[in-house]
Amino acid sequence: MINRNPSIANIKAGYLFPEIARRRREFEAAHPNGARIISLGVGDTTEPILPHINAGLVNGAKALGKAETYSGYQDEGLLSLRARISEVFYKNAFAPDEVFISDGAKCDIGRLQLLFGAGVTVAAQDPSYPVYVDGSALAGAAGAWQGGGYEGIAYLPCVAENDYFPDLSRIPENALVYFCSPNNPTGAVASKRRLSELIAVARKKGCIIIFDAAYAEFIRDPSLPKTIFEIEGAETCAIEVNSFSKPAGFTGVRLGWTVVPKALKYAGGESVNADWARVTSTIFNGASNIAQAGALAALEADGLKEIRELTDFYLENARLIRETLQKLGVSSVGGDNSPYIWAHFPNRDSWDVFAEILETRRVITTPGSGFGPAGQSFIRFSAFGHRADVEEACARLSALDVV
Ligand code: PL4
Repeated sequence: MINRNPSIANIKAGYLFPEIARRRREFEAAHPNGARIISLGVGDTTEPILPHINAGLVNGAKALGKAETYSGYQDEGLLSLRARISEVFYKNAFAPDEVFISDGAKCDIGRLQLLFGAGVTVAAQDPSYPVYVDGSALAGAAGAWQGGGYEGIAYLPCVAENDYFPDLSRIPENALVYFCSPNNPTGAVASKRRLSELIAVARKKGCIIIFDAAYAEFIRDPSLPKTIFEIEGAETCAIEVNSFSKPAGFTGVRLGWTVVPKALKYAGGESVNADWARVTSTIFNGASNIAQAGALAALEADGLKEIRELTDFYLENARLIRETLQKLGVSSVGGDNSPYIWAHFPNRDSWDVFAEILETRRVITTPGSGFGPAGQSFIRFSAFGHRADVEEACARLSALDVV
């Protein structure tokens, strides 16, 4: 028989979010008559897609039903959408063929590693979205799971002591660096000065940064950068992934984009952009045309207003959660320019706190240790939820016995 890909044996036994779902099911089965469980766990949108954007999706579907507007494969995406993304988010700094439409940020985070192969050294913020390190392990770019983290990955701790921004001297030479701002899970947003330092280090050490800006539309402080390309020189050392999932409610619609600047070159001078076009055209057949019609509507003036309205809604949820934690005396960060609140339970195991909140408050959260070793003793609260549920969860959490 054919052998199993050895990289699969390397990855952590269970992916974080299905593991949380499994523990929830187990708890529900053991407590069938208890109060309803409320989730502040997975970062999944809950509110309906707003009317202008929704009409874009509906019109996209209708267009497929008429001979004169029918469309088939769009490969790297509708040119009009690629151009509009460049205009709205990057002040037209990129040509449409530097913007690649995807079926979501996560999917491209996984595919991008094909550009660098199994031999690349990976560095990632710790804690971070688990896909960066699990995906690296799958791609063969990490060794075995060691309990707290993967062998061979340079973890860059982001903790209270460094204001959730890593010590850049820990970045290895010629590394692929995953960086997320606003950060999942800490909610921290890197300032322009700090991102400038990151770019300077990446250029000096020959690194490429994969910058995940999936939560950029939650930034309210105008001094904070919404894209790595606000930083001079980033186009020579960074790729940016982004998504309509959270700002437009497209987690189930599936649409994102990746910017691969033409100025970005490998050590040998080859074009990363040309390779990405080759990779995506080979193993990806483009995002849904209906989703792209929705995205075009989202980027019209009325759609952008709806994005603001929807992100404001979730930020108000975040404020309620932050306020509750503050009254409880639990120290937390995030939630002001991001939909995640990162709460500290000193000297406690994250999974124990998760279980305690589930058992005593019937609220699902996400254990911080699931995001990396530096997440131990933290709990992530997600602000994605119906308002009534978030209010109810806050009322329940107010009676939490914090030890
Ligand atoms: C659960 C930093 C959530 N099943 O929807 P996409 O693919 O455009 O974007 C996914 C994504 C990309 N980048 C960051 C993210 O935080 C996310 C989504 N993360 C979370 O709770 O951390 C949803 C997780 C989903 C998943 O595995 O992505």
